[in-house]
Amino acid sequence: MAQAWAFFLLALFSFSSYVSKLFVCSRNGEGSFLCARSPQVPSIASERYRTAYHFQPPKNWMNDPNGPMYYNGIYHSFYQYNPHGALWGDIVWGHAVSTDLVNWIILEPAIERDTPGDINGCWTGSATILPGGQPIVIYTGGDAENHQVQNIMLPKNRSDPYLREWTKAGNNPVLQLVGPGFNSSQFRDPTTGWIGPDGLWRIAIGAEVNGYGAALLYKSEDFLNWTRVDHPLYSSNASGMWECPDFFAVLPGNNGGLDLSTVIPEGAKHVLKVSLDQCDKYMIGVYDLKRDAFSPDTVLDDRRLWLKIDYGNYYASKSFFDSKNSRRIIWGWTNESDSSSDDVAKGWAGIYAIPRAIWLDSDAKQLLQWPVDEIESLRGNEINHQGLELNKGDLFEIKGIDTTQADVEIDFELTSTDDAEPFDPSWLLDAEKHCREAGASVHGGVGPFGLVILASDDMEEHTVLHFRVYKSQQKYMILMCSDLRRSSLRPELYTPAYGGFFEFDLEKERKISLRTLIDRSAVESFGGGGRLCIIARVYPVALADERRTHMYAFNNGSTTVKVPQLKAWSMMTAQVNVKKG
Ligand code: DQQ
Repeated sequence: MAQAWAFFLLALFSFSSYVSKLFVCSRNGEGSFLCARSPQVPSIASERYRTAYHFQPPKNWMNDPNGPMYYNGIYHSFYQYNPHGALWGDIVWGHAVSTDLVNWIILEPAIERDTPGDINGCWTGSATILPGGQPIVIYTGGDAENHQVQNIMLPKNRSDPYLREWTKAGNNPVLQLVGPGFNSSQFRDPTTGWIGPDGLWRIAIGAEVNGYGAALLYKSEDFLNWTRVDHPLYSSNASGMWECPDFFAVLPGNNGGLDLSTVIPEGAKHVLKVSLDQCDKYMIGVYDLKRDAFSPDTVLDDRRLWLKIDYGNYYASKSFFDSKNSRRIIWGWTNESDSSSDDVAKGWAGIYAIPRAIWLDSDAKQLLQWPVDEIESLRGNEINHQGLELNKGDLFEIKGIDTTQADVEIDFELTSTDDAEPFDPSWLLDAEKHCREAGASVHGGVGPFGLVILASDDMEEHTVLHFRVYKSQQKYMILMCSDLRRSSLRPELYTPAYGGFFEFDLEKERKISLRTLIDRSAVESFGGGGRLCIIARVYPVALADERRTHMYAFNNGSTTVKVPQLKAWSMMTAQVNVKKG
C-alpha cells in the first residue's frame, strides 16, 4: 500500500539541480532564510492562488477583521481595506454580509476617511449591541496630526437588513490620549464593550505606556462619553505596544459561548488576547470585578512562552458572541507571504482564516478552536479510508479528491509510546527552530508522521504537516509543524517551518487528529482536536501551472502509527466575491 520512504527522502532532500541555485533572501529585512531561485516560474498574478472559500475581497489590500457581529439574522464582517491598491494605505472599513459565514455579499465600504477624527485612516475597532438592539461601533481614527483617537459610528437605518450605511457620531473623536507616559501614536483598537456590576459600559484599548504593553480601561454611561479608569485592565512589562486587544469570558470544557454583557456564570474564566510580535497571544485568568482588572492565572515574564491563538500567519483576530448558535467565533487576518511587488502584480493581498468556534479546554489551561460547522456545506466528493497502518518509511497517497481545494480529517493512533524521546522545555522558547531541526526527513521515535500536501509530481515542491511525540515527566508533549521550506520553487517568498507544542493525555486518548483545510494558497491546520492551529500561505509553481498536486499520509518514526479513519473531501468554491448593490 505504501511507496518507499526512500523515494520520498530522495525526492525531498536531494535537490541537486536546485542546490546550486540556492541563495539567501530576506523579508522586510527580518532574518534570512534559504529560498530556491527557479529559472522559469509562471507569473504570481495567477487566479489559481486566489482562495476559493477563505474570505477575501474581489481586489486590493485587506487586513484586520473589524466589528464582527450577528445582527437580525445577518453576520457582518468589516475589514481594514485599501480601496486604491494591493498595499496597506488609505484604510477604510470594507463591509461584507452573510447568513452562513461561508458565502458573502460584498457591500460598499461602511466608513471612509472624511472627518477630522479619521482623515488619516479608519483603523481597527469593534461592534457592541446596546440594550434595545442598537448596534454601535467604536474604531480608531488617524487624525490630521496623526494622533490616534477613537470614534463612534452607528447604522443610519436599522431596518435595512444589511446595515449598508453608517453615520459618525457628532461628538467624534470620543476619546483622545494625553498625559505623561502616554503616546498618542500608540493608542488604538478598542474592544467590544461590556457592562460592569455598576451598570456602566467598559471597553479596553491597546496602548503602550512608558514603553510597556497595556490594555487601557475606559468607562461610560451612554457609550458616547468615556472616562479613563486610573489603572489598565491589564499591562505587562514583558512587551511593548499591544494591538487589537480582545477580551471575553469562557466556561471550562463548555463550547457554548458567553456574551460578555450578560451575567457571567460562576466558574467562568476570562481571556485577554493581544496582537504583538506578528502573532496573537493570549492569557487565561480572572476578571476581578472589585478591582475591575484582569489577572492571568500564570504570569509569564518571557513572552515567547505566551500561548498563541494560531502558530502560523495569523494576526489581529477579533471574536464575537454569535447569539444565533450560542458560540464564540474568532476571525483572524492572514497576510500574503510573497513580496510587496508580488502583491501589486496580483492586485490583491490578505485573506481571513476560516471563522472558528473558540472555547476553553476542561482543564482551563488552553483554548480550543474548530472551523465553524457551516464550512462543511462546501464538502463535495468524499473519500474514506479505514484501518491503514503506517510503518517507518511509509508514504500513502490520498487520491480521488481535488488536492488543491480540500478538507482532510485524519486520526493517527499510536501503537506504543515507549520510543517517545525526552522533551526539553527549552524547545518551548522557539518551536519553529525545533521544526526546522526535526523536520519530516529526520527520523524519530514516535513521529514524525503527518501529511505531505501540494506536492508536485517530482516532489520538488511540497508542504509538510507533521507531529512528533515527546515524553515529559507525567505527560506527553506533541510538536506540530507546518513546514513550508519546500512549498514553492518561486523566489522571494517567506517559507518558514511554523510550529508549536501542546500537552496531550496519551494515556487517555491514543489518537492525535489532524484536520487541514487546503484552499489553493491557504493551508489551515488544526491539531489534537483544535489544541494547536497553524495557518500558512503557499504559492506552489505547480498550482499556477495547473499541474497535478499530490497528497500523502506518511510516517518516519520507528513506532508504527495506525490510521483508523481518514476522510477527505473536495471543497466547492464559496460565493465570496459576488458584488450586490
Ligand atoms: N492594523 C490597524 C491598526 C492595528 C493594526 C491599521 C494591526 O488599527 O493596530 O490597519 O494589524
